[in-house]
Amino acid sequence: MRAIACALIGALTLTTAGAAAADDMANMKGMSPAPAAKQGKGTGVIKAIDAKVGTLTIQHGPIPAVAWPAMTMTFKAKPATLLKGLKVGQTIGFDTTVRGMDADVTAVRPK
Ligand SMILES: [Cu+2]
Repeated sequence: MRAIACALIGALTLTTAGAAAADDMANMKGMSPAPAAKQGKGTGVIKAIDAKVGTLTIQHGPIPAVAWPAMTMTFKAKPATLLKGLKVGQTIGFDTTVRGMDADVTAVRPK
């Protein structure tokens, strides 16, 4: 009898600990802030344009405001109409909004 009681208590303890851990995870999720949006201005050369998905790939110089070194990367055009009239090989100035791993181009200034 005594062994069974111990097993039951053990099971209850485990269940409670499990529930507490789940609560902690929920709290952590609730508390972790969404990645803050950062804004910067860059200059670069358009390497690719995908009008279907609304993206453009830019080989850009450093953008200190978002702590980026020079690189070539793909941005979402917001709005996608920004892509109108742009050409691969064109040098542009652009505004970008970065949120975590997402980067949007919000303005384009052909040079
Ligand atoms: Cu970049």
